[in-house]
Amino acid sequence: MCKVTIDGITVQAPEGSTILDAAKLAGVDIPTLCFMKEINEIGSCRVCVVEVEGEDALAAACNTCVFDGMAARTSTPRVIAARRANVETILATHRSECTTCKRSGTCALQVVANGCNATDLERDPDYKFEAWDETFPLQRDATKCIRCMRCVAECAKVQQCAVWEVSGPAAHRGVRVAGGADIASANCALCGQCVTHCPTGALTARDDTSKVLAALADPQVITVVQVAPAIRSAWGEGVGVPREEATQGRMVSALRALGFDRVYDTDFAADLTIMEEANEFIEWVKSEKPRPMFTSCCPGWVRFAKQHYPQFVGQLSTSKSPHEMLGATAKALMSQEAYEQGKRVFVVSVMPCIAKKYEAGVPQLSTEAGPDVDAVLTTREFDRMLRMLNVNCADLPEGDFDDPLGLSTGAGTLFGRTGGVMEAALRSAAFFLTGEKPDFSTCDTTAATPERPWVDKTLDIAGMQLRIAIASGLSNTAVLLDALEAGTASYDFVEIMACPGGCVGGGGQPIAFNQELASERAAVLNALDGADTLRFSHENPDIKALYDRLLGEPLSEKAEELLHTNQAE
Ligand code: HC0
Ligand code: SF4
Repeated sequence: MCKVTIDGITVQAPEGSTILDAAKLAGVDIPTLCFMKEINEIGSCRVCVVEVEGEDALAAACNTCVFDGMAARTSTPRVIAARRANVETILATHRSECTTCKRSGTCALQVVANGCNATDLERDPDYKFEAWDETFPLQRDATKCIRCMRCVAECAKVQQCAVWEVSGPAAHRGVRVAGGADIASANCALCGQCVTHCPTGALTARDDTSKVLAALADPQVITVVQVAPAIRSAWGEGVGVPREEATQGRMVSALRALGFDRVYDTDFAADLTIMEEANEFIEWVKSEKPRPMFTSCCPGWVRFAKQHYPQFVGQLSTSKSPHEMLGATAKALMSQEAYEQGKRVFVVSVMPCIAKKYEAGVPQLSTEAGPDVDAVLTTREFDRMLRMLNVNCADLPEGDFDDPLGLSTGAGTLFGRTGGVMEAALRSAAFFLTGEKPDFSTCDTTAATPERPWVDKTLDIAGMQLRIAIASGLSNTAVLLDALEAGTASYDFVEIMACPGGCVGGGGQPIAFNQELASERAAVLNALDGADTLRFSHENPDIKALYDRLLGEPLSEKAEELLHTNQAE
């Protein structure tokens, strides 16, 4: 232990702690920009500088280790002047357009610049504009990049993709797509983790709000909105409603306040996915097909598999992801009504995800009624629309989803967190195999977390030993896939979600600087499941009604036509 004094407060800090760690123990807040614990500790922005007693040079608190007897000051006149000068240097090449920037209000640079009263700006007018494909779901504005390298570190170390690289000589250091490639041809999974870890507006998602507003204003269009499981755990964050008040019912009312004609629930379609995928899995385990079968509902994972592990692509489930299933089903059910009214159906998915914007445009994910989904909004875009339309979210009444695609079970809700798809599938697969409902603890997957490379268990169901595994985050995924490839691990069914923690930690979720909220949001979904009177997808009465009315039975010809696709194509 080291005895360390920060601003006169003495603490005992473990050997190897940084000044930033010690300050945290002392309850002293030191601003940071580029720092991400254990991921990006390069001390490049110099915003966290402090004065160490007996040392001439100021030290970066994020990567300077403490020693026994150290005394540091975090806000002396010299520190404040240096911090301010460092921020002004960053601002000199940053195209500040805070009134219109997507990150206004959640920008860490804005907070730090305000906090040190940065005003003495010598602007460099030669902003480094960069050509960018504006149709791509991931957008970059190089003039707002502050060269903190957080995206480079997050993408390489947490997500294994290494899409970004440091470029140029030290004096003109920048970030670019690796090898100077075009983003569309880079191996980007579109998980959006670089966006949620960017401190400014340099990295954003393509904005599709105008397209949705145009559909809402068009009298020839019937607008259908569906909302992903993970949205109900986070939508309040961007409109200032505390988590406990940002209920599912208020979320429904908020969507209605935006003017959508039908408000449906992707959770319903998650139950539908389970009906198809659990039956697909049962057929799989009874066959000689190679193991394991992989879930395929996360398009970030599907892209990653195609780019880095093509040998496993043929083992992806053919079941479409829930929001695609809901879009295809809604269009099939509503086609007659729309025809009679001389209108067309426009399906909008509100998702915690950037890759879903890509998925909606995949040609195979359409039927003769057109694309399953016409537009995807992130949680941040949903919140932005609520602010635009001045919806008073805190005062909204509790609303109910519309029939017939609105009723869901707790199993469907669990899809939004790591392990949830597996747990929901096992609950129903065990029932289909044995005719009895399994104990919830048999299928429990709450041990899966963003931090663990993967979790696994073996279930004894109907005399079969079923080996399952779950991973989230693409570096974790790579460890698991390498073990499968090497033969050191072997499973029957594997769930992969690209974002750490699953969709609750998705790249389209509200951004809170340096806070990883996936576990907190997952707890909301676990509580909704626990409180639900329906907890098995196959017990959803509206799912049964949909099979009676339209689909026949799981894996039927009609189900194959609307609800399945071949990802290997
Ligand atoms: Fe997800 Fe989904 S659970 S991928 O994370 O499967 O985006 O929340 O909507 O489609 O249901 C995202 C979240 C979904 C889909 C569902 C799946
Ligand atoms: Fe999208 Fe969820 Fe996959 Fe992340 S984990 S890429 S949010 S589907």
